[in-house]
This record gives sequence, C-alpha cells and structure tokens, in this order.
Amino acid sequence: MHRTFVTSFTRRQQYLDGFWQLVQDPQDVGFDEQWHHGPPPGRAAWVPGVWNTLSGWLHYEGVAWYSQRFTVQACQAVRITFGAVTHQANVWLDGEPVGQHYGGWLPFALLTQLAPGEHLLVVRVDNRHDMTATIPSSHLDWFRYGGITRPVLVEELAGPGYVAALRLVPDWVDGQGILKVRAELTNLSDRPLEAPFELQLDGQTVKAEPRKLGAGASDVVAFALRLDDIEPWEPGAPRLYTCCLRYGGDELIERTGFRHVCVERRHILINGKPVFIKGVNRHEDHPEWGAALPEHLMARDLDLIEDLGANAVRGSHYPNDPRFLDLCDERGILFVAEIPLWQFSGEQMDSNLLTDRATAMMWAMVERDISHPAVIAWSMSNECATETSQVRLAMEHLRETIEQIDDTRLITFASHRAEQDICFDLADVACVNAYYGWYRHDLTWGQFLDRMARYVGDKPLIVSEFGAGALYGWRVAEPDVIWSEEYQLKLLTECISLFMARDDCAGFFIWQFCDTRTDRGDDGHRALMRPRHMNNKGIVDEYRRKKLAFDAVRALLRDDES
Ligand code: ADA
Repeated sequence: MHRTFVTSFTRRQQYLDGFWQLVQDPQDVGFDEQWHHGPPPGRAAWVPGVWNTLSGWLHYEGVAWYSQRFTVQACQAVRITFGAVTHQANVWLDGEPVGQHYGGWLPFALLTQLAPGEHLLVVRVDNRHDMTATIPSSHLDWFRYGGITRPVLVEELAGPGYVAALRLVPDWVDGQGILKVRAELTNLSDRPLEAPFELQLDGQTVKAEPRKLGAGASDVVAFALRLDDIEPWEPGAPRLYTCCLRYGGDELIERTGFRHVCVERRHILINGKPVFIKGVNRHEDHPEWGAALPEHLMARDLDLIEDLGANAVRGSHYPNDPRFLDLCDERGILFVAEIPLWQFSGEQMDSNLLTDRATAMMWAMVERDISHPAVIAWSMSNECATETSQVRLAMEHLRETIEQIDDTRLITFASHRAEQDICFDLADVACVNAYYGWYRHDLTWGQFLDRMARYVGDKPLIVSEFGAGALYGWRVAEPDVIWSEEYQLKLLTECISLFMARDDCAGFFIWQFCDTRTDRGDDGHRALMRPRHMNNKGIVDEYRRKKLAFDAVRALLRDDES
C-alpha cells in the first residue's frame, strides 16, 4: 500500500512490492550498453527498499539498475506511480523510455498503454550527490541512501474517464468546513465523453456536474465548497473524511480533515485555540530498512511519540512517506513538511538549476501533501545561509511557490543564523535551531531566547532543533559527561522546562527522535564527530530502545497536559 487507505475501487491495483533484480553500474555504461532492454544479471533486492542494507552495498553511491516483470490484463490505459526513487530515475517499459524524474522523496507517475500480458520494467537509479547540482548536496548529516524507496503501484484503468489528479485544500472557518477542490479529468477513449463528475464526502454527494471532453482531451475542474455539519479535525481528536471523485467510470479517493491554522501574535492557533508545539524531529531511518521503513514500523514510531506526550513531528529534512502523514492524520499529530534544502550557502543558491530544483520539489511536496490536515506548516529549508541575499531570493521564490497553491498553512524555515538572519519576515513562524550546551556554550538558552524573541518580533518563535548526543547504554556516575545518557537527560529536561515556561516560546522540536545513520563525509571527517557513524542525539536509539531522557521528557510533557 502507498497510503493507509484504498485509493480506488474501480482501478485494478497491483503493488510491485517484492524482490526485483538489481545490478550496480559503477562506470555508468548501462545507457551505452542498452541495459534498458534488460540489465545484466544482478542480485535480488527488496522493493520498496534502499540498496545500502544489502550485504556489501552500504556505501555504494552511483548508478544501479532495477528490473521487474509484471502482468496486466486488457485495459484502456496503465498508470505506474513511483512513490519515490532516490534520487534520479530513468524508466523504460519493454525497452522504450517512458519517463524520468529527479527528487528523491517525491512521487512521479506515467501513463501508458500496454497489451495484455507480461511486461518488463527497467529503472536506472542514480544516487550521486554533489555540491553544485543535487538537492541535498554531498554535504550532509544523514545517510546517502539509494534505491526505489517507496511503493511502485501499477493501475489498470478501464476508462473511458480518468481522474488524473485530485487536490483538496481543507479549512475550517466560522463553524463550516471549506474545501477547495482541483481535479484533472481525462477522456482516455477515442470518442467524445459526456459524463458527470461527482464528488462524494463520506458517501454523500457534495458536487456533481456534467463535463464533456473530446476524444483524448483533458480538463481541469476547480471549485470551492462550504460544508455544513462538518466535525473539525483537532490535535488529539482527529475527524477524517473520505473524498471520492468519480468521472466516466474511474474514481480516485483521498482523505482529509477540516481545521484552521493561523498565528496570533506569538501563538499558533488551531481552530482558534492556542497550541504549544511539543515535537520531535524525525528522520526516516532504521538499521535494517534505511529510509524505507515499512508501515508497521512507522506506526510503532508514532506509538512512541504519542507515549512521550509529543503532539508534533518535524519531517526533517525531506518529504516524508505519505503513509506516515496518513498515520499522523489518523492520530491527530501535527506535522511540519520540509524540502531537503539543507545547509546550502549563498554561493550555491546563486545557481538557477538549484533554485529550479528546489522550487519543483516545493511545488511537488505541497501538491502531494495538501489534503493532510496534520500538515500545519511548510518548511522551505534547513540551516541555509539565510544571512545572504542569494538565499533570501530563493526563499522569496519558494514562498511565492507555496502561496500559489496553498493559503491555509504556515510557512517557515529553520534558521541557525540567529541575529544575522535576514529572512524572518518571510516566515509566519520563526524556527531557530541552536545547540547551546552541546556545540556552543557562549550563551545560556535563556539569553539566546531573549535575543531571538526581540529579533524576530511579534510572531511565534519555535526552537526547531536542540539536543545532545548520548550513546545508548553509556551511563556514568559523574555529572556533565558528554555522550552519556545522563548528560542528554539533563540538557533536554532543562531546555524543555525553560521553553514551556516562557510566554515568548511557541514550542520546540527535540533533535531528534531516534539515532540515525549519518554520512561519514567524503574523507571520513564527519565520522570523527559522530561515534558509530551515527547521529546519536535520539531519545531512543536506532532500534527504538529508550534512553534515560525518554521517561524524563515524558514526565515533563505529560505533566503539562494535566
Ligand atoms: C543541525 C542539522 C541537523 C543535525 C544537527 C546535529 O542543526 O539541522 O540535521 O545535523 O545539526 O546533530 O548536529
């Protein structure tokens, strides 16, 4: 499944989960040697998955070719959706090129016609990173995974109608649900099609209209609905609605919930009520699965996050698996969605290619995640050089991109430039990352927050990262020993107590939920600061075993609820 619910009952859906053939192409000769007609024999690799967890492949960064055979029945058209391929994908069907995509955490789909029977799908994947053209760059503090990391879905469309896309923008205003709808409808047949399109909300028709499309033609329908008798979606009390759009024999199902997000001076309000953000930063990472966690492990992470008493997750630092967002929707956990613009300099962002790629990623993420009520904010970047004019220009551009699609969420970015930052006016919420007590000791947290509250002015201020590394199981008797579980406990509890006591702080995200594999750096230098080649600042380790800090933080967060 690529979502936690069925997305169509009219299409024949098959997921290509399972063992595919995978072969490395370190010299990148596959194009010339025509591997798209069938790569040389490789090894079995699980899809969705990362190749790095295969024996001997941990640090493989380069090109590799996946292939898989699948069978379709007679149908009007076939749609193949890739949930994510990290990072560059080129796709062939029976030796013919059918699509390509760049952007390692975002989906792409292709529509084709196939004769009934067996077909060969070949995917060339390139996970190389560099400092001038890729997002993220090769300067990273997480692992450079590669592979077909999210589900591949083959859908047989019976036609004649086809709902190619459905975008729902939910809001909750004056006790009514507001739903902005944009859908792309296609006539797959070679005859004119005159049929009504119909939108249902939990089985009730809320809009129906005839739509005539010429042979092979497409059209966009866009409208807004004001809905009575809608129960709002609330943090901790999530009410979800199933939306089904039908046209000419095809249907597409989405899910949404109605709530209003806004800021009032230093507070974030949901449905008019102030909500203090008690969050964790979470990477998609697991020793066995890398970035391709199966759904039950996503759910287990959320069990722990809920048990902690947290109410929010920052999807650091890239678009998360839509199933994780579905689970957040279902549990009433708030979510901040981010693109992987991580620590880019002004010089780097001077590039049109990078700005275009960032813009495309932002557009695709907003388009993909817009129906999720859990998503309350879009984050444009993390720790980029927001003191430079080049990054400011990129941020302006990203903000405009978001505003073209969505005017219902908050926009932000995570800054570590403190009083040098020149972009906070572009953020509805100022998010600051700082590591006082870990990397830096020149200010106390209190002094830092005083300064930042003054600097950002009358808008919500969130500490989007803070934390300390702790090696699971390393307990010490002496105070203030870095890397010990005790030191992490002390730092996190002191910080959280302070954040919760301050009126000028709207919340925090602990860095980080679990220990994660990290990049060793091109010459291995980063590994020197990252024992075990891991970022050890998790409050649980990579196997989700609780460190000492977990229960102490839990006590603070739960105490705050009573
Ligand atoms: C940064 C960065 C995180 C992580 C963290 C750390 O703030 O945003 O991705 O690298 O530092 O652990 O040092």
